[in-house]
Amino acid sequence: MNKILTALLLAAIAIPAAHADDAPAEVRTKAFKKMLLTFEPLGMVVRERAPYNKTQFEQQAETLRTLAREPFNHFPANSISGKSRAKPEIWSQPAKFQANRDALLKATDNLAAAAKSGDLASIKKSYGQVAQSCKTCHDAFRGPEK
Ligand code: ASC
Repeated sequence: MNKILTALLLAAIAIPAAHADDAPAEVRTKAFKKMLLTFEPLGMVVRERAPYNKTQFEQQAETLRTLAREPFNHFPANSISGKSRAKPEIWSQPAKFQANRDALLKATDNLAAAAKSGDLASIKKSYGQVAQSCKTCHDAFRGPEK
């Protein structure tokens, strides 16, 4: 099996297994950070600070699509603890929170599709939609650093 496939498989397996016993706030924070580590290199390409390599960009966009789904499995009721910046509105406005999540997931789908097409204008547009969906949700549902 090639290295990239192996890495993708390991990443997929590692998410649920590694932190199964941690508090949900910690698990989702780690999952968001992991997602950001994939999002940032895409941003470098979009801002033309790193070279565009279609195959690599496509793989990273696909990884982002997968990673973006993970944190939302870890928002059980009232799971605010420690350094969690989650606001109570996540649970008091569940429909709005879910709409924000769905917007992110759709935007990552669009970005993966654009990456497949190799059309840089669509890539930039859907990258912007992902970034905007991060911000919209943070503005509504993420409190200040603790
Ligand atoms: C990032 C990051 C976010 C989003 C958001 C985009 O790189 O950490 O929260 O992008 O700022 O507007």
